[in-house]
Amino acid sequence: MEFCRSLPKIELHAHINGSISEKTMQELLQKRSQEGSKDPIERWTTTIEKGDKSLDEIFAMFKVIHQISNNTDAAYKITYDIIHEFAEDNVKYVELRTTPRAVPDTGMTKELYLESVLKAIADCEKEDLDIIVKLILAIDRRSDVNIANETVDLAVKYKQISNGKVIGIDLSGDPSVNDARDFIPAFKCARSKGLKLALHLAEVLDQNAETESVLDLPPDRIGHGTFLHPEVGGTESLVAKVKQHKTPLELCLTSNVKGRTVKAFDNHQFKYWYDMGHPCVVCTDDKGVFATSLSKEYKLAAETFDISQQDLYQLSYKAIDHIFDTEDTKAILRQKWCTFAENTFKANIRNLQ
Ligand code: 6MZ
Repeated sequence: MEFCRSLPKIELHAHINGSISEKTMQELLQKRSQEGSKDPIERWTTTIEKGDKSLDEIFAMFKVIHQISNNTDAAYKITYDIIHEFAEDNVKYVELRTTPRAVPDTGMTKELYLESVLKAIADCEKEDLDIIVKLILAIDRRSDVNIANETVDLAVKYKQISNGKVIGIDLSGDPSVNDARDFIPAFKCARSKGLKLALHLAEVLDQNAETESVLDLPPDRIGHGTFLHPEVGGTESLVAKVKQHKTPLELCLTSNVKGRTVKAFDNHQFKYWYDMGHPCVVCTDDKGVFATSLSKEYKLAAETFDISQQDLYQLSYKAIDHIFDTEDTKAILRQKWCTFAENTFKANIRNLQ
């Protein structure tokens, strides 16, 4: 664990409202009760410390979390705290993702929500945190095409206003709802406007036709991809498309096991793709909901798949190739990793790069 904590890391799949730490949650709940909220929420309804839950139960948890984060102050605090927590965990670059949300009761519009999130990012940037933060806007599968187009417009607008902090579009939300193919025109429009695409695909079984079409885009990265390969109900054709485009996979071990889409850690699709040398990025998904951290995910990967410290370093180093930010940022990050490797492994450095 000590090594995993000290390892510089890249986080590419972190939903803001799923990443709220226990401490932040407690503070938000306390504030709510002080303000006289009549529907007290217990902290355990927002996190799975032990055991597991169905995806249905997990998506019900997000509804509870959204009640707590229903105003701009909360959005600012959550984002600010998450960035500090990732920085403390030695994450040097993070792409947070979030669904623009309006709550008329509190006066929060989608624009005000995004401005609070971006202000938290900008304020953290002024501090000496040693972490680069970018933002991806999420399209919830529950929404319709108009909302998806609106999200793309917001991403384009805030990409400009924030000087490139907003860099991409995500598709997420309850994977059993609606059809991702409906959003393909919105994804194409986003791409034409210079936004990258990080799409949840094959997170549940029996979505081969949908996945097949979306893979033709192709996306810039895939979230989960749990059911792509034939051994678990996917197809050779899906695997071939992912391999052909070398589309990186964002893999979240604890999330998939606690969310019951994968039976046990050693059944995780990480093994299938990692063993064939396909680009894999270890991520947290929802570090608050799943009570994890990126260091814990690296430790889990190392223990489950017997990965040495040097290979773990390689895994984290190669994640730099798959960030959505510029080549300049990649060069800055690679330099940091090289310094870590020089200090940690001393000998055989050349073999590692
Ligand atoms: C799909 C997920 C997810 O956007 O309000 N989200 N979507 N699969 C998952 N695996 C468990 N985990 C989180 O963050 C919360 C939202 O992220 C998506 C869901 O739409 C959830 O409501 P934001 O910041």
